[in-house]
Amino acid sequence: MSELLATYVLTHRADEQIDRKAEQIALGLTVGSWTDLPQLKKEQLKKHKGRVVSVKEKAAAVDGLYQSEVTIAYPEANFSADLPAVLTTIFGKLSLDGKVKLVDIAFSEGFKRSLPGPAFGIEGIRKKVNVFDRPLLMSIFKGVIGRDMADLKEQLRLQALGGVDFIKDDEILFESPLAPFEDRIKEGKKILKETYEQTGHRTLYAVNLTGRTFDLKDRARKAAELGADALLFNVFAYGLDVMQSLAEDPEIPLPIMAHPAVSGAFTSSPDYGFSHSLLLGKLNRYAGADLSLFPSPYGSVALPKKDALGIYEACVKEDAVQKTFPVPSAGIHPGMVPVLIKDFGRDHVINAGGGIHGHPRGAIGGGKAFRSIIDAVIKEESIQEKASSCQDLKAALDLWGRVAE
Ligand code: 1AE
Repeated sequence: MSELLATYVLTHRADEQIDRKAEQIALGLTVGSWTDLPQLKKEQLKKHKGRVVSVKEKAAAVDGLYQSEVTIAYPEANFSADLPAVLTTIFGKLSLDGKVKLVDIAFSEGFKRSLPGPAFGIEGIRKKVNVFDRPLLMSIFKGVIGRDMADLKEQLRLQALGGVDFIKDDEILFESPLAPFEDRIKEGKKILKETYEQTGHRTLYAVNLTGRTFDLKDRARKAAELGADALLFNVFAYGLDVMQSLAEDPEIPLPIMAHPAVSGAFTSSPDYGFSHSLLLGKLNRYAGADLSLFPSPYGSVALPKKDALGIYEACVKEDAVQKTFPVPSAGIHPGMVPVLIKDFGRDHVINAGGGIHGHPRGAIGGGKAFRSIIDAVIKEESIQEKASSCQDLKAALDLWGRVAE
């Protein structure tokens, strides 16, 4: 009988009996009561009963409280093969029942076949941009609300001329008569074709897929028809299963960039919600995110380093599904590149908005500064020497400085 293992951290008083609590969870989320059931009923329900796998008790937390790690096995016979059913079973009512944090889920190999994962993954994305030997570079449209197509086109052009591999919409750019979704795709393609002809470097554009849930598929299919390169998607405003449906649709053959907007409400508490690595790493990956954005440990909106590295690990560790490109983000500037590469290696995407547009020479200078320092770090060259031969890098380091490795 196949089972799914869910691991929780419970925060509790010293005198609470966590063994008992674990049994209550295992029964409460599966067959309900057990000891009071007649023998026949027990036989019938046996294959649906949850099982306590382990209880590791009492590491001291804060304010005289303790934390215990509890793993429960749930029979897969209890739920259908979709994430909403899984999450409702293992963390439905339980998420409302005191200080319980869901930190990991281990799916059986069989169940994983219903979670197809990224359609492109790291390998497929690298092929699309034709870059295999360094972290990718992405820039973000900024200050675009209330701007028209002419403004957006100019911003797109400048970002691309700096040599970035991807440009993504800002996640707060929704449908607007000034810059409609379809126009952004069509006009964007023209601009990026021109910049490619000018520089020989190909830049892809991820358009923000927004609107009502039941309209998303039609909009995404239209985007594909118009030749869009990729979709940005605010997955936690909609739900993981919505992203999975988009990723699985053969008429939407586009990479999906999962934005972390709203996820902090589910992950930030040490006592409640999901672990960062589970939500932004493992579940994003199984639900089909080709790229997962999350706050880096160093920027303006920062995560504790162990959480950022946990997301990274969950995105790239060997598994039945393809790897998701990790994208540590928020407040990234060129002086952070050495530490980003030290911590996240070559297989990640360096993503910056202010760190591109805020460059003293504008977005072109910002892109060039990033490309220059990425090359120096990958080739193990002296950054100081690189900056003396690249004015854009020098200007960036003078402005933002370097983050110590
Ligand atoms: C965590 C997501 C980062 C993001 O979407 C964004 O817009 C960052 O902007 P900057 O780089 O902080 O200006």
